[in-house]
Amino acid sequence: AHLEVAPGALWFREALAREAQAALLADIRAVLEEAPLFTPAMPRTGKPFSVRMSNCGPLGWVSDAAGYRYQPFHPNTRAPWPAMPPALAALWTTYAAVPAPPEACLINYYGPDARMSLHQDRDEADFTAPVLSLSLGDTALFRIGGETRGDATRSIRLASGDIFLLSGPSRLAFHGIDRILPGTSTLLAEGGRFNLTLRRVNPAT
Ligand code: MD5
Ligand code: FE
Repeated sequence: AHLEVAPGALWFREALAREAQAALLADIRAVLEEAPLFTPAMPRTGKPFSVRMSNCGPLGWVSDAAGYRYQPFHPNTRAPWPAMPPALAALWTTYAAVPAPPEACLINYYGPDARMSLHQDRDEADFTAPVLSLSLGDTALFRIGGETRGDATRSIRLASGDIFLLSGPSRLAFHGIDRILPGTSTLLAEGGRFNLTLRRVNPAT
């Protein structure tokens, strides 16, 4: 069962039980051994993000003074991104229900003071596929609006184990993370929150 919070924006609360969350977290920890969290920077200004990131799968999203882009290797180690863990790819099959596999999984890590300002995800060449988001760890105050900046927004508390699917008219909705609510989950020993987003980047051929 899910809640449709805006057209095409589907919220699957408590989609994953604690055991499944712990298993995916272990997969993510293994990815991060190979591809450590890096600190992205804003295009032009080079101002660092408060969120740290890594990726797995064939492509990964990166940002630095040169701009936002997808690339097949880690910006610091220059090594190819680790493979997508099968359990993550399986979530795509279940929830996204599109035949082409995800090309990128962006891993965001939010410490207690990290935020993500309102933005659209439009660095992909194909907007027809949905974006699937999985939250692990502390609850986040997520804000989602419409396709135009300035459209009314609504706030949702994304908790550990929640899946959020952005499809159709919501694929280009403005969204962001206003704040993390510290101490709301015991999943991460260090506290904070991981958000995983599974994405297609290129049109399926
Ligand atoms: C997060 N991540 O929780 C947030 C929200 C990002 C990002 O926004 O770009 O890494 S995940 C929900 C989301 C992801 C992609 C698209 C849309 C929402 N959307 O079109 O509304 O770390
Ligand atoms: Fe986004």
